[in-house]
Amino acid sequence: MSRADAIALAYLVTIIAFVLALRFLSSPTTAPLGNRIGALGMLIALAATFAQAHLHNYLSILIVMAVFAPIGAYAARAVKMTAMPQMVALFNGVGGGAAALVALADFHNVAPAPGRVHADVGISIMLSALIGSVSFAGSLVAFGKLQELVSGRPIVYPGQKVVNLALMAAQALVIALICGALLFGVLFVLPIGGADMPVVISLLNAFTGLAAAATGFVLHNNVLIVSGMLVGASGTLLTILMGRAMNRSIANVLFGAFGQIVAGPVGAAADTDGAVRSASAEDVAVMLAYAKRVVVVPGYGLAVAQAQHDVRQLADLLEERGVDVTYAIHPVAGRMPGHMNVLLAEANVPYPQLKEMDDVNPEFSRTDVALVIGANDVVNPDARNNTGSPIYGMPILNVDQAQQVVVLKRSMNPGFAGIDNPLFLNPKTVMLFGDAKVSVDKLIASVKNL
Ligand code: TAP
Repeated sequence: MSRADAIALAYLVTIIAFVLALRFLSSPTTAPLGNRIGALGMLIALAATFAQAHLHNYLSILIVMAVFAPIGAYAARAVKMTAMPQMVALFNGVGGGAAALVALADFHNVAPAPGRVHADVGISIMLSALIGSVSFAGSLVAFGKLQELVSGRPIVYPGQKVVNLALMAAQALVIALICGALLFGVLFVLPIGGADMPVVISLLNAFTGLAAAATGFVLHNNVLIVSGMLVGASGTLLTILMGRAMNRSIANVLFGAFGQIVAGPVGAAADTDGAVRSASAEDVAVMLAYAKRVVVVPGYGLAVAQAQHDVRQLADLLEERGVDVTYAIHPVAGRMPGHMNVLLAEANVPYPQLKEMDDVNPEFSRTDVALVIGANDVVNPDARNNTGSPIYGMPILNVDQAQQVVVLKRSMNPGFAGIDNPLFLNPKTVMLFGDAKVSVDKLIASVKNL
């Protein structure tokens, strides 16, 4: 077998590894294996690339890898689960930027002469530079918003939609002006609210995949083409699924400036009497310990408080007393896809106890206590009842149909959508105010004392 054949074979193995990795990543139980297969595929791809006959700059490549690989590894290990979306945004932006830079280098290097390229290669270079630049600039703004370096509120200006649409049209016309792509990346993400950033990052991730695929065409590299397409397709699907879970079109996410207007009528007057009832940990412990069925509803606040291990401990205690405990997982609870699944898996919560929204919703009417821990928007009945609410139409967990609702949060502050929640004023609801971890620890102590 020639060297070229061996490299082609190694790339084929890489492609298969990437496809298998995606397959295994689709379930929390097999996800670690999927990660390992993906990493192995990447290692094989790197080795095959280093074996290329025409590669000369080993030293400079190795120096860059030696400096930045440990930084990447450290960052991935040290990043807090709640900061994961920022991390993904940053890594994705770097990927898009790299694709754009490769395109720039190719523009100077490809035959027949530097700067004079054939049409097919030229189009790939343009696409790669354009999409990569949008993804780079947009991802950095998304990172800035999530890290609160740039305001998370939608930044709007008069005629913003028109400007964005005009910019998009201008991109098609002046495709060669890569600077325009960078500007578009910034202006495209700036008006979008912080809560929508995961959707935007997922879309930009798809862009980066397409940019990488375009680079693959330039370099005649099948691995880049296939893996870029895989990223493009999975990013697009994820974007659509997230939009669907929030009952919002992608156009609404991109151009709707969601969260800009905070005021919204608090609806469903029939379910509320305008009073907030606060309970002690001892009261709540009694409710939980003497219940038959408890459904735990985790949200973003659980991730902030890092209370997952404590919640698991509380659930174990309740189960020892014969209480049936399950977890209701809303598809967009938290700040990134699968956020709650990852958190609870970290605390070794048995996977069969995690129930998806459609499976658990019919069960709330037979539930004694819905224990809402740091969740807000995903349990807001206004999404169901109040046509004037900005989140009207978003499918929610119907916790208000349980016999009793306990909400653990620190204050009456709204969640990420920035809107009030009539669930907190429902006569069935009691609030246990405080940091979720501290409150759950108090509940554990109180249940033990019973
Ligand atoms: P949110 O509606 O954001 O509510 C989280 C609540 O947690 C807040 O009201 C906050 O109230 C409380 N909290 C914060 N820190 C806490 C702590 N240390 N201890 C106890 N409570 C704490 O969360 P959710 O219900 O999970 O909804 C997710 C939101 O993100 C939705 O609007 C969703 O559309 C949006 N979103 C999610 C995704 C994905 S993929 N997950 C993507 C795009 C958008 P206090 O400040 O009073 O404590």
